[in-house]
Amino acid sequence: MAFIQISEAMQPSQDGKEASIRGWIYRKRTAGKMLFIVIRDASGVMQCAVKKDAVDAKGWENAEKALIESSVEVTGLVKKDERAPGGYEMQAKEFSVTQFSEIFPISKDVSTEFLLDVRHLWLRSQKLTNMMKARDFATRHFREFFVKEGFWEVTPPIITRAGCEGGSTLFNVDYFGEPAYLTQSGQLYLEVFITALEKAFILAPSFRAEPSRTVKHLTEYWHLEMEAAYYHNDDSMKFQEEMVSYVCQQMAKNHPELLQFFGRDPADLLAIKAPFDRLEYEDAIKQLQEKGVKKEWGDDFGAEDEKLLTGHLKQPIFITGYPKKIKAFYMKEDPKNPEKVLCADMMAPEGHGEVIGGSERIWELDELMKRMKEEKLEEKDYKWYVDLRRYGSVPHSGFGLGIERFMKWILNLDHIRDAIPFPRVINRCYP
Ligand code: NSS
Repeated sequence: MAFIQISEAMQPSQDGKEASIRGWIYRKRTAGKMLFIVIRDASGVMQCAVKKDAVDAKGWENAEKALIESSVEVTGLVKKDERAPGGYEMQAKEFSVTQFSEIFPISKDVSTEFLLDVRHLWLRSQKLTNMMKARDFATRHFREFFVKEGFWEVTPPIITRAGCEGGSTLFNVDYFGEPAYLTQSGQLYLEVFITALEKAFILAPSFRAEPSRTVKHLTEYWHLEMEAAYYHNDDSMKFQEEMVSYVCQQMAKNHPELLQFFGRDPADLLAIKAPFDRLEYEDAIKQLQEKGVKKEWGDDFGAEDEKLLTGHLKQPIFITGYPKKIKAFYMKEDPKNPEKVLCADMMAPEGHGEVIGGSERIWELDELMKRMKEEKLEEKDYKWYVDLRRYGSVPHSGFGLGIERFMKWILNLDHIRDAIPFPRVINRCYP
């Protein structure tokens, strides 16, 4: 008999019919000559009642012997049963074991560090399985939005010579004896792609040798970046708020059960609607000062500041117009104030903080050369990037969104590591 997914076996149309499922033993308890074995597969869990005289001797022996996480196959009659999780139960007729599991090392009271050491086994947990599903749905919805807006998906190199976000967080690569780095952002290459495709986006890993041990920093994260020719910073912000609203709406409408699993009320995300408020950098500094934080013009915001600025909010906000000296070399100067740049960071509500960084780019040759000199960047490493300002340059803008930061917000996770299957942080790159 062909196997069906558990989600399919739990449908009213299956009631009273025979079906075969396969998966892993999730839970098991004995009640006399009955075994209640909950099986999980990618689609859900289902309780199987194995009665001694309803299966053959081998089947009963298998069911008795198989420990949690053994891989098994069960054929039986599907029956509506209010007492079973999900309301349906399978009354087993055949019970076979694909592999008997050894004693599974994960039990109830284990430490967070231990769970990270056995992440390859813990990924089967309902929490991480549901995170991976939610993350996949969210990235599909992001892609839908880009396609709807006429963007091309492109692929940047990961090994590069050009740092994008400053030297301090570059990972070195020994490239056959020549120095190179793991990319911090695909942005500089996206600026190339737009000379061919006008509107382009990337979903690829970025790397930051972040020495910071916080709940929002990974050393390897997935970066969703867009760049568009002729867009000014305001156009880019408008795009960002519409994109984030779209994905929140789609997640709330199409996947409410996944959100609820994480304790996120789908109504919270249904309420996320463009436009988002804009807060000038100076006003953000003022708000922090009023809350007793020692901040001055020119300071950047840390995780604690972002919490103070967004803890009470229900919608994301933009913080705009940062000082030039704390932002990357490629950002365009504000024509109204040469100390500032045309940029905006989107802050997620409820204290989650920055999810997007974006800006208008310097598109004229002289301005770029001047800024690169100020930042002491080696011209030879960026020659190709500078070239773009020699052959038909146009104004353009773009941004980058950290997928894990976004998931942390919408699933209301305490820590960014639970938004990625194998988190890479300062003290861990195993398993
Ligand atoms: O450094 S950013 O603010 N901006 C850039 O990299 C630009 N080059 C993007 C662009 O315009 N194409 O990073 C963008 C986002 C930021 O808002 C976070 O959401 C995320 O990338 N990000 C991170 N996520 C997880 N861990 C770390 N360490 C991290 N750093 C940035």
